[in-house]
Amino acid sequence: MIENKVELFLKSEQKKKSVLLFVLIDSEVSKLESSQKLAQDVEKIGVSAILIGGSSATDQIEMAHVVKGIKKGIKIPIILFPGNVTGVVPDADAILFSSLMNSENPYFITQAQALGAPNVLKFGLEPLPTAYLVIGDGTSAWFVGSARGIPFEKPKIAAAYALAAQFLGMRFVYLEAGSGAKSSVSPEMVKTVRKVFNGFLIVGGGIRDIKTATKLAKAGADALVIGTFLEKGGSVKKLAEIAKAIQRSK
Ligand code: 1GP
Repeated sequence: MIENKVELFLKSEQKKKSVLLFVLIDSEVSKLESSQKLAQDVEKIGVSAILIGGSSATDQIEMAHVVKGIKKGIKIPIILFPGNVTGVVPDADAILFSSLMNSENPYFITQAQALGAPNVLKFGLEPLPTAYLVIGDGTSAWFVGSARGIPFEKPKIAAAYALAAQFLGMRFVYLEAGSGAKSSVSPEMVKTVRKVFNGFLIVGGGIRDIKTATKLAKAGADALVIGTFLEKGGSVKKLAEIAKAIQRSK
């Protein structure tokens, strides 16, 4: 039986920090050495977990190598963020076991999950049951996942999906604007989802400044995910300012 270690860790982090920051590392964009250093640096400034994966990270061997390499140097959990069955690799602590609920292709709703589940068990990964909702269009997550993107200005639709996720027993919802998105999910959408969803609410895509991050945290996000900002050379110092600002925002 796999324990709920990571989920409990996130809850204890929430008690201390109220809103958490996760850093996304794309194993195909960043070299192992720089990823190891980045993971250690962001752990020091209070990032609560490292996500590894993404919709375009499909090299399972490379990902396994990166996860193993990063794991040695940090104490915070590594949570896999798979875009497909190739995102299931050993040595991580947990996995966002996600259903892309608004995909038009049933493969991304239940089939990839069925194909990936035996390896999740085999590798002893803690599955975090997650409704992955793609907002807007034109991003890799939207294209690769055949998503019918929920319009940015339709928060009630996102809330309806989040409520459905809750009724289906999912304890995590991830509102995804897409990696490198021009704009993040709106605070209004986060607020509307927060009103109905009692679980752990993750928001990511296009977050790169304190103002946006603070608004999303205030609106009710439990954790924000930042990836592209660091990939494009954003400083850990600025990330630390974002981490502090969101902790103070509630
Ligand atoms: C993407 O939500 C994550 O899946 C992070 O988005 O790369 O835009 O920070 P960014």
